[in-house]
Amino acid sequence: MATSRILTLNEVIIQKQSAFPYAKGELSRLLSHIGLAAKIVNNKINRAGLETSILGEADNINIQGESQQKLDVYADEIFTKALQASGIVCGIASEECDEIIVFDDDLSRDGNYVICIDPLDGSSNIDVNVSIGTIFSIYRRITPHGQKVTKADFLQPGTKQMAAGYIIYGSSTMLVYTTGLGTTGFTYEPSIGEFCLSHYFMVTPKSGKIYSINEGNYIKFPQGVKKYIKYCQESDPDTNRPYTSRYIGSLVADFHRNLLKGGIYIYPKTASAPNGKLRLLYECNPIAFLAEQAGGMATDGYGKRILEIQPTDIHQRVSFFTGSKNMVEKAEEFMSIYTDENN
Ligand code: P6P
Repeated sequence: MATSRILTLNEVIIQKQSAFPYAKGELSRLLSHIGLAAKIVNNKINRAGLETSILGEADNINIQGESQQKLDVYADEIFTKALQASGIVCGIASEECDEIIVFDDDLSRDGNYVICIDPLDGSSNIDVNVSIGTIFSIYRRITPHGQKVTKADFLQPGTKQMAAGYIIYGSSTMLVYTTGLGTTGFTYEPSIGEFCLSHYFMVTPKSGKIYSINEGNYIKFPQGVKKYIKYCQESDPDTNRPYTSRYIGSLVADFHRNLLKGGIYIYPKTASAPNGKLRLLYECNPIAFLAEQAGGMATDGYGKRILEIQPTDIHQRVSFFTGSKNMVEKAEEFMSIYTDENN
């Protein structure tokens, strides 16, 4: 029986890197360091139930006003150290840090890349064993070498991303990334300690049966969202409705499921979150890049392509509609018809 050889993350990156501008092995090294950090964090998450000292809240509130979990802080430290050790990253914008982190050591000062990262997204799920994730976005620096990077290096629109990806720490741990040549998935094989190619070219269905939104916020939603939810719940065999509601409060897990099966994830503006909840730089832009590379779509619900939003702050929030193209377009249709002004 023919056996297909296992291809590791490094092998696939090297195979593909010839198509990646500025390659010269830089992307390989960068993604390899991200993969190493992911293995270390994965091990800690998997043992969290045994090492209860790593569970629970750190005694700190982050800039988001959210209580940091101990694993949040741990993941942030691991990824920061791994990226600094790569020698090609000169700065980081992290969900866990108020300001950008500038690497000013000899190894990293002249690195060509900056990273926006959510080291551990969905942390409210950590202690209840629900899938969580790391989300990252890679940009080329714009500040000339010899000068320290500034916020301007991070406030680039999503269309300028060189690469983006996530790690989902779930029933199996996967790393999914894109460099603009399609969305590719790797599954972690603990017995050999490698991320192995499992989804060479991920394509999300144009339509699906899943809608993902926190309906507990229903009364605060814009009219267009309320009308779209009711549309999803109506019965219509021609359009495969009623849809199924699936929402576990972990963006990477909800997005990953919908990417594979078809579906839409919505986190809209609400009365209490007038700019939405999700952060543009290290949640929406990388997920939007992956969605589009898989044939999906990502907008703010008001006709604006996420990747074309010009960031103004590293922790800026936006409303977020992403997933199967036909479903995002239908939701956008409701948002354009039922504006809050005329309903
Ligand atoms: P809510 C986690 O904090 C997160 O940023 C996403 O991972 C998740 O989809 C969303 O917030 C959950 O927010 O308000 O529904 O609990």
